[in-house]
Amino acid sequence: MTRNLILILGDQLTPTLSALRAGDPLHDRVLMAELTEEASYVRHHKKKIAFIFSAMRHFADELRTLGWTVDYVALDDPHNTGSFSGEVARAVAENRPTGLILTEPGEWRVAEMFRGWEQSLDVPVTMLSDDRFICSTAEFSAWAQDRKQLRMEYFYREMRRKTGLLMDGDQPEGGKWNFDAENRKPASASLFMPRPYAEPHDAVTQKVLALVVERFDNHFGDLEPFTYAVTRHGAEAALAHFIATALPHFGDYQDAMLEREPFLYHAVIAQYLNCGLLDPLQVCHAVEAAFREGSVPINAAEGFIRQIIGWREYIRGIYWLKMPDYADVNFFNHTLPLPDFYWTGETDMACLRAAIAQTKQYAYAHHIQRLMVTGNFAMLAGVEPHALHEWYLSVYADAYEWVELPNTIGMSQFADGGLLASKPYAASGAYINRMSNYCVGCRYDVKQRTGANACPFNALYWDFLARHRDKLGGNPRIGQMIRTYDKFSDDERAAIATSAAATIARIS
Ligand code: FAD
Ligand code: DLZ
Ligand code: SF4
Repeated sequence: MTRNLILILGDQLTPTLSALRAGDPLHDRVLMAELTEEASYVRHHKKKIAFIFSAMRHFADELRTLGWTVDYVALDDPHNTGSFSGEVARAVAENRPTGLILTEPGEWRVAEMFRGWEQSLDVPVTMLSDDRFICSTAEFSAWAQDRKQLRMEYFYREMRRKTGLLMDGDQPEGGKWNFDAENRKPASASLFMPRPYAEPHDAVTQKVLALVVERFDNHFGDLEPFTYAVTRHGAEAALAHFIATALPHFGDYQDAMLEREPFLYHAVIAQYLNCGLLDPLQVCHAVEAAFREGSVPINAAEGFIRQIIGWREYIRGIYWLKMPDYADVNFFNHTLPLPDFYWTGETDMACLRAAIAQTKQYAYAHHIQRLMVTGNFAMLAGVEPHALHEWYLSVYADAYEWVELPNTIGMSQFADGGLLASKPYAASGAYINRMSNYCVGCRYDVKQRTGANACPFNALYWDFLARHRDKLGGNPRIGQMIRTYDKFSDDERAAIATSAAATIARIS
């Protein structure tokens, strides 16, 4: 008889997961299932589905070698009901376990499903916390309590003290908590750009790719070339490759964007971290070791570690603190439907075309492309935040709601009115021109503010400030820009409104 049934989700591919630690391979059995509902509740990128399914199949094999009995339900199993609730109900009926062990999921929607099972299945449920994160949800709530503003920088310092990463006694290594002043240089196309780690397909991946062609051909994105690692071993090789080839320049060029260089000096490991193939602390210790050996400068090591123990943990804390209402906030009352070109890439704006084309090709865009190109444009144009959230959740291989939603709704759209960011990340074409080479090949002129040939970001930017002056005028940094707008002539302000309206009409 099965003692406990342990459900493992597609983003819980960690042998030391709390649910597995609580079980016993001799008496308990593991359930994993490829599910139509999970692959289709938003229409995930084909590469993302292939990555998750192949990583799940490899992880099931890894568990079997560790002695576990794993019931693995493939997508094309004729008995597969297609949902977590259906598959758990089927397994409970078949195995009659005395208990169900779960590690809390990364998404509110799935947590709601979990909550109903004890009653509907009449089986005791043990729900364990997901301790793959450095800061528990309870610890984050305690930190957030009574703070008027939840600023990442202060949270990050707590995480540095807690982990001891880059600490010199109780002081930050190098005398500063944050070395960003030395980062954020524009990149030149003549720099040598390393390529992310790439793996050939094995037979398991080959089968999954065929399944994705058969079942998800109408989803967004290119399936091939598929070069992601799909095992822990492969993900660790990808991390080592990043540390050796790209990390030394990570800080310098973190915000740069270049046509035909989708990865620059980024790690391209979020998809491994988020499904459990890499452990965040293990990643940070490896980066710190490279710094201590002298192969990586402090601005790169600190900048990188901040992304993981700072931003990643902070974003997760915000998600669980503010859900479920957070998914529907809309501070600016934006209602424009998501423009079609977000799915097709067919636009004459070179920056958006490049960011969307590489998203389609690789299921990847780096942070500044997400924030300052696709996100910035959507906010300036007035796109409905929830529609944009569903786009980001679908198109990136690393996208899970707990991390994608606050980044989109809070950071990129300011739809929470400033809980997460101190000001909207709104920028005209000048920012994109400074940080990229996109404008050189664009049919628009980044220096013109209005008219048929002017960069559309420019009029949209000033029009956005004018439209939302009541909500933004009190913000010291944005208020200053609104005062600049007020100094424009009446004709100039009318031309801005006309140009912005023309862009919105064109993309609607
Ligand atoms: P690098 O640039 O090399 O950074 C290293 C690591 O730091 C990343 O792998 C990631 O784990 C972490 N990190 C960096 N920034 C953030 C951040 N803001 N939030 C959380 N972790 C961070 N990240 C996701 O993991 N999943 C998402 O669904 C996601 N959606 C986003 C949506 C928008 C609108 C924006 C602006 C950002 C989003 N991010 C998301 C954050 C960030 O863009 C990605 O983590 C990063 O681009 C992944 O690529 P990388 O591994 O090369 O990261
Ligand atoms: C994202 C995803 C996809 C595409 N498919 C599956 C699946 O078939 N089976 C599964 O267990 N998990 C999948 N996932 C991940 C889940 O959606 C994920 O566990 C939730 O988003 C909670 O974070
Ligand atoms: Fe983008 Fe404007 Fe530059 Fe064209 S000119 S690439 S639209 S920022």
